[in-house]
Amino acid sequence: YKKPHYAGNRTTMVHLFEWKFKDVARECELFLGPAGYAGVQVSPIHENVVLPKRPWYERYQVVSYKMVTRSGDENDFKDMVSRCNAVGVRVYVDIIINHTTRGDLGRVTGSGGSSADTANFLYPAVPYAREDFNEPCVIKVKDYSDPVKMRNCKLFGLLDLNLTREHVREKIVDFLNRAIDFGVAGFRVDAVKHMWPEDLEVIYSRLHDLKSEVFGPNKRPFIYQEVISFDRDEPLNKWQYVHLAAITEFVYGNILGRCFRGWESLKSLEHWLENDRRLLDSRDVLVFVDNHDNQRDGHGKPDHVILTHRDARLYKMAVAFMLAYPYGHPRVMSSFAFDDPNQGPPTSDDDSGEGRRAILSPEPANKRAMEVGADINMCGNGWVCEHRWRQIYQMAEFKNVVGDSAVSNWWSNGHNQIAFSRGNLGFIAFNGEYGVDLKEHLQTGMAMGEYCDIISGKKVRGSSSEDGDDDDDNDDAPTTASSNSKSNSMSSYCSGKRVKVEADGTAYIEIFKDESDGVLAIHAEECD
Ligand code: ARE
Ligand code: CA
Repeated sequence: YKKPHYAGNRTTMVHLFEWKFKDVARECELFLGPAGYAGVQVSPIHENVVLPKRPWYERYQVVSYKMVTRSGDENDFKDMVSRCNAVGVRVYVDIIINHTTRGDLGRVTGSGGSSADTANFLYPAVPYAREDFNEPCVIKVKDYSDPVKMRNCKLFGLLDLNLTREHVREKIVDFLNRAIDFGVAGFRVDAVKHMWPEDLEVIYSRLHDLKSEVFGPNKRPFIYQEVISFDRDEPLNKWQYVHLAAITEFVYGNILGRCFRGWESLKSLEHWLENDRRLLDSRDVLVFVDNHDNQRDGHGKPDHVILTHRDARLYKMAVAFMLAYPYGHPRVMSSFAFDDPNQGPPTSDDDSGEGRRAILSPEPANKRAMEVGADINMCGNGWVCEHRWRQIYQMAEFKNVVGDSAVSNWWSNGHNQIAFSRGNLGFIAFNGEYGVDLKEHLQTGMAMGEYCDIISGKKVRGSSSEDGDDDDDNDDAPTTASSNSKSNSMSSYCSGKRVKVEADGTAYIEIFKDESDGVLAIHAEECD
């Protein structure tokens, strides 16, 4: 359950939080696939309660396992999964199997039109009834160290399913197997701390193998379990679940937040990740700089340590580190902007039916115009689309290119300037000092040549007459728009910084204090 089953050399998934499945499908084809992203985590797919003002968190309250939400219906979901798979992007579904809805909501209607009588524990569209739930009790903050209450009482007042019951197990397993048979590659399991490991083990063991037409025979789903856990001393912790499947490693985003905010030095990252005993093994974890909870006050945001898109400059540096340093399976967050931490996605306040879409620009005349590298800001309408930021998607490609090569040539100035190589395939440098330039001759470990920095720009390929390999569309992509490149007859050039690696592997690296990005990265496929 710990293998994500990514296609080819791909390595990085994106959480398209609250995106509509039609948009996700299109994003797989037009951006995620071409950019080399490996997967997408989508918001919950089961029917949820419809709450006043449509907060994002209504999707964490289950009414039935019908696949109807504001992201789309079962057909939209199925179509999205096959279209994403077709372009090498795997789909992971966020699943809520610990609970249904809050119990004091009375009679409610779900996003698929089903009704439920929450006061009487009745969810006829599943169906669930009183006996399918644990005895009502509420988890109070002081109970966070009580394993029995944590597992059997109500988290946030949400009715707690009795996962020892055969009927409940069957309903959940059937639901998950339907998703597997559509072609998903795995699941993010919500609120794992609130379920007994033995029950989860039974549920996981009953899941179908992944669809063999896509994944080959006998492949188990990738399962990553949400366990917010920082220490072995906690009575409930990730070590109690890591034998079952992967874990969402919350310590990691904390460390990156502390270091890139300057609370700790970047230099300390050299040994921190190897030595911090709070961190699980690399092969056991999914890592992220922020997630949909800890980017919001009141939903688990810990003391302002976590970096988000709001701290854009530092955020890009932290994400670049995550994608450059080999640890865990990285997940890039893709958010919508908000003022109120409860507010739903931009789509939810629109009555037209269509909602506000993530992608602003009109359908391009041809796919090439929308290909990666066409640095157009195509997201808007309140969608942040961090995954489309050049500094982020080009680092996902960096990770694909460097593969498993080891970290070497670690350098630091003793404080907040650091650099390291990934074998002879990639090199990255960070200037985390305030008010100090980085200007150094550093060992990059790379072969001699001229490389384009993928943070400040990219390598811009020449016109079709020169590279005419993949070019059956017309050639008005924005990547070739610069006129001076053509006049000096270069076949390609760097739109950002250029790094010249000498025969001995050293290069002169500059990151000035006032540059818009505090990081520079080169890899073997962006060499002239
Ligand atoms: C909402 C309202 C509540 C209301 C409830 C019922 O906010 O006030 O009582 O509805 O009406 C999400 C939202 C919740 C929301 C819920 C249901 O974040 O606010 O409740 O949906 O709609 C703990 C859990 C962990 C959980 C975090 C948030 O252990 O599993 O809290 N994270 C997942 C999801 C959330 C989701 C749920 C679980 C529920 O990612 O998005 O809630 O499905 C310490 C502890 C952790 C604790 C953490 C944060 O670190 O060790 O155990 O995590 O603090 O509190
Ligand atoms: Ca429970």
